[in-house]
Amino acid sequence: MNQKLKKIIDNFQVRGQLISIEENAQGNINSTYLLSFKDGDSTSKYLLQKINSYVFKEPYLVMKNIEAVTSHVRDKMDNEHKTLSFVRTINDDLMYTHTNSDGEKEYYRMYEYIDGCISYNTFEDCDNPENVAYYAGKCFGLFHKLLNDFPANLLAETIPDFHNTPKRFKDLLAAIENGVTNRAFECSEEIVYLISKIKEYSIIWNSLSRAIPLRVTHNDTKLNNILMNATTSEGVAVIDLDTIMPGSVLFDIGDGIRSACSNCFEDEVDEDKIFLNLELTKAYLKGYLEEMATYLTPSEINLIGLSICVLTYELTLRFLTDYINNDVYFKVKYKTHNYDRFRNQFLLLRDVEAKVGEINKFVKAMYKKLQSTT
Ligand code: GN1
Ligand code: MG
Repeated sequence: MNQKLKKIIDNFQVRGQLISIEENAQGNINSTYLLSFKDGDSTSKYLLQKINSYVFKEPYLVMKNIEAVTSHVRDKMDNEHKTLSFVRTINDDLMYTHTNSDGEKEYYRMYEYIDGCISYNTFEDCDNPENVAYYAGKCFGLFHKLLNDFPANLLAETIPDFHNTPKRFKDLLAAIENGVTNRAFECSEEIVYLISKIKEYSIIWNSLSRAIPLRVTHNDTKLNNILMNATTSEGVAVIDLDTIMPGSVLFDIGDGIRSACSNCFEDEVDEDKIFLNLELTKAYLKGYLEEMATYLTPSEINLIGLSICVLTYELTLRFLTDYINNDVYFKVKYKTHNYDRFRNQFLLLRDVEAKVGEINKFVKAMYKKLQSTT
């Protein structure tokens, strides 16, 4: 057993005897471990996470945001839904700070494990993808609804400019200019295309706090950030709350559909598999709008189709920037991993662009239908 982690775990208020530590390698940012404890005749499970302090410069503010938001939604939830709960340290803190042998600070936190749920990376292994997409949309819709009365400006902006599309674009240009690697040459055709779209895709960011209201948003609505009921696929809990910040619901809708309805892994290289599935997109939007339609403004409704382009565009920029910068942000498993992710999102973007018209038509019809029934 990993002795370093064992010592860290000793600093949390857990009962029983630690029997196993299993690494969960899914996330691109933090390191996550599933812990099992024997407590009398039963086994209790927890999640230990080391917060990536390169990405989250102020981990304590991240924790405070999560604590505020989870307390708010917990009070409103029925028995079918759950939210993340922290296990505090023996000093009653939200996280434990460890100084490693290089004198660097490492930040750890622990969550109660939510058992008996399933999460999906893609729909490949599921029997009824449309049902899962519907409940994924509904789950994030409910999340926004529960937080609709939480003042967004009470939350810290833990990663400034996270969905600032113009800033993400400038970061790409800076990476190309600084030339840490000469990897930009391999991608020149795509870069020319990305440059041609920046004006159009800055609309959401540039309208924020004006036509687009600032709300509490999750900002990382990947499909696998929902824990679902394994039998019905209903959403049980929204997880990975690190990027909860003031933002636009369009960030969450666009990112959610980009992730859930593309139906392949973000590093899939088989070009035939990379496209936006319209049926899944409609199912997702139906679920989302059933919860949120009455709260959205006309400008938000009008920009839903575009938001899928914007969020796919933004991730294309981010993967490419990190590839050119020699992989400093996203964890990579092989040398061209960020390149594969970038190409994947680029191809997805081109496909989403061709489908925006139909998506907007669907949104308008669904919005009208929901308004006439409420
Ligand atoms: C990161 O850690 P993970 O996998 O939930 C990233 C998201 C990206 C996503 C792409 C804090 O999320 O913004 O959309 O990778 N999170 C952060 O897979 O940068
Ligand atoms: Mg995350």
